[in-house]
Amino acid sequence: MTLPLAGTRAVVTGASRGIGEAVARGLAGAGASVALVARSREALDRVASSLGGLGRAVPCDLLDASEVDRAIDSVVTALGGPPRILVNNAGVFPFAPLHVLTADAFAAAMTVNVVVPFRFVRAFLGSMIEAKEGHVVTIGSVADRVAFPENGAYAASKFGARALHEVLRAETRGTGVRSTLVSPGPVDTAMWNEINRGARTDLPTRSQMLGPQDVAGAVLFALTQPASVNIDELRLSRT
Ligand code: NJP
Repeated sequence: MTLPLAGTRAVVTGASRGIGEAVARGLAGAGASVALVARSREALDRVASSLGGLGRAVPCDLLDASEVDRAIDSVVTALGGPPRILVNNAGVFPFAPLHVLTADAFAAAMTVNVVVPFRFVRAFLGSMIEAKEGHVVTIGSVADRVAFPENGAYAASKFGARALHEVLRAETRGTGVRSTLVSPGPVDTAMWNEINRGARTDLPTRSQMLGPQDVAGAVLFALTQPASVNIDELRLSRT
């Protein structure tokens, strides 16, 4: 039986752990070759080497613009051509009230969560349009539509990432290139490790969260639809 994404070149940012790792595993399981982008070289090598020869580690600090440029070139080299699937997943979640949040943390969230996705889209969209095929998946959030306290940087960046997805969808309609926003509620990943819950009693416990594989399942669902079907947006929350 032919796997649904056999022979397809894919890149996943933030693939060293969590949702990105689960998406990379799903892509390789569907037959795609996958370039894995994140900072932690060791974790990337571990994930890449477990993908049955389909994984390629591309270490990069996405906060460094020159490293991003180099990583974009390395992705093409590692895959043997430009990716036809781009999963913009890397993200940071600075959690603080506005009067405590630092300007540096705000700027870093805007860079990783919205500027870097734009840079990857900009790098690879042209060749997708030329080939009349390709799929850009944006990992959004419940916070790309809903404002929560202590989410100033996160919401600003995720609302922006959703806007970027919507413009991408508008610009590529009819070209053969597809785009999907996958927006989960809380997911049990390392993203919550540093969160100071303080007096907040409204935050979910780990057992009340989705798992990374749940989000990966939604991404794979969108990616494996017939070429004539675009899943514009999927919103996931715990049952
Ligand atoms: O987070 P985590 P998730 N340069 O922290 C990478 C969204 N989401 O899997 O560099 C390069 O386990 C980091 O790699 P490393 C969320 O907004 C989540 O939960 O090695 N890479 C790691 O691979 C995000 O868009 C929840 O540290 C950088 C990855 O990003 C996506 O899901 C809820 C980097 C982060 O892995 C994946 O998050 C929701 C940099 N400078 C949306 N900085 C949730 N977990 O509750 C970070 O609604 N990375």
